[in-house]
Amino acid sequence: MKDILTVLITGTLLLFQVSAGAHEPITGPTPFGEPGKPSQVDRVIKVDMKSMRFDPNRIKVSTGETIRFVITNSDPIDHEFVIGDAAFQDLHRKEMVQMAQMGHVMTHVDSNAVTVGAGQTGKLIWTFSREGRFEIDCNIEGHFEAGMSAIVDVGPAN
Ligand SMILES: [Cu+2]
Repeated sequence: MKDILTVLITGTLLLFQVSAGAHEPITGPTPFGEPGKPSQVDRVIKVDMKSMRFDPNRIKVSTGETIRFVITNSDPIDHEFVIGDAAFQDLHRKEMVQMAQMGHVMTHVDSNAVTVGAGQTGKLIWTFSREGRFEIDCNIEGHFEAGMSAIVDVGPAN
């Protein structure tokens, strides 16, 4: 069991380093799903970013569902919308803090992450190919801590 965990964590670490370091998008399966194709969208879910919150902040999908998220940022500041498991989000938050301390503003056009500017609308298509509880977080420094986190429960396939 411990070995499986190590492999999973190491895999996530590598995935993160590749995606953050080289700015290469995630193109294949991850522990929390995979990039979705427009032709496979099953459902559209609208998410509002407002007052440092995601609305809704609880989303239920079925394993295998491909969701097109339409994300509106109603706040006067930028936010990001990042799909991941807890380990991925934690690593990403640390990276964001490091980048901010170096004076960099990190923006995303990755397959599992999009930065949405103040008053803007973004979109992202993701296939939830694995059952489990995942998170949508905004990892801009201080935002997650202020409550910018939503839970995605991926239940059994329909
Ligand atoms: Cu935010």
